[in-house]
Amino acid sequence: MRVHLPKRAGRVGLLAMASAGMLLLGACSSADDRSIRRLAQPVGATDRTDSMHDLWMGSWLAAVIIGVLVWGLIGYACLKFRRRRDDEIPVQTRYNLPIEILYTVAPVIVVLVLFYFTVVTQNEVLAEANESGPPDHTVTVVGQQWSWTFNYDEDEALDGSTTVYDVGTPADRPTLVLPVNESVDIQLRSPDVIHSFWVPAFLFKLDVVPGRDNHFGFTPTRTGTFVGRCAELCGTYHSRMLFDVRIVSAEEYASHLRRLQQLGNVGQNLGGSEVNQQNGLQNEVQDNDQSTGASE
Ligand SMILES: [Cu+2]
Repeated sequence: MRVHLPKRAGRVGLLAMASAGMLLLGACSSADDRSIRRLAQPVGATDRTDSMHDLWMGSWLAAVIIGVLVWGLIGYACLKFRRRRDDEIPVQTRYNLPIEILYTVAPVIVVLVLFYFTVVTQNEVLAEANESGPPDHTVTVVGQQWSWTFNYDEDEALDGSTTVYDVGTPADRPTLVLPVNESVDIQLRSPDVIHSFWVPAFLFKLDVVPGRDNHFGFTPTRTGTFVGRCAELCGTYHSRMLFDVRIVSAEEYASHLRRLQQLGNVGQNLGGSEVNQQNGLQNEVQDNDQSTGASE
């Protein structure tokens, strides 16, 4: 027996879909519009983001082509090989070797192609900040339960030998300040558990692992303020492990470092057992004793 959808149900469904579509389109601002054209990826802010964006768009393109192909074949098979009469059984096919080879080989090719482009992009993204020498700036970022410390290591913007730091709390989110168009190397350290340094506008995140010195480099390409967060569930206040990234001119960057120096935030601060003595963290409630890095 064939299944007949009542005509009315079909029309009601179409009408509902059309009005939902209109509502969605009507709610679009130009920012949404740009976001739709980038398939929801934020506009990048470093010299590494273009290659990541290309990989993102390419992966979607591959997915759409394969999706349309598969849906098309399913639709074709449903129509072509459907049962036409109640007393007839359609042709039953089993063990079709060419088809079995095809559906084994095709996905392997798809995976290999995606893998190749992923490796190429990864090499570009993880290349040293400045491939012909040391980076212009090195910032040691410490993720600790539940905020961030930013150490500006012996920066030329000060005197080349003084390290200053800025430290945040869950209630008072810290800001990482970086100069535009100058290369920076980010060193990641954790005194307690695994965190993850994530700035959506950098289209990049990297785990902050205790005992492992992860680092990555880039050059910020446009000024502005961007949000950052911890992307690894790291304890009670994980969701408050927020920070801002401000990309500014070289002069503003230098004056930020001088301000930190005047505040007395001098020396490298790697968190852990020092957390309770840090400027601004003295009154933080440490309700997880292991989190204070007592093993140091
Ligand atoms: Cu965290």
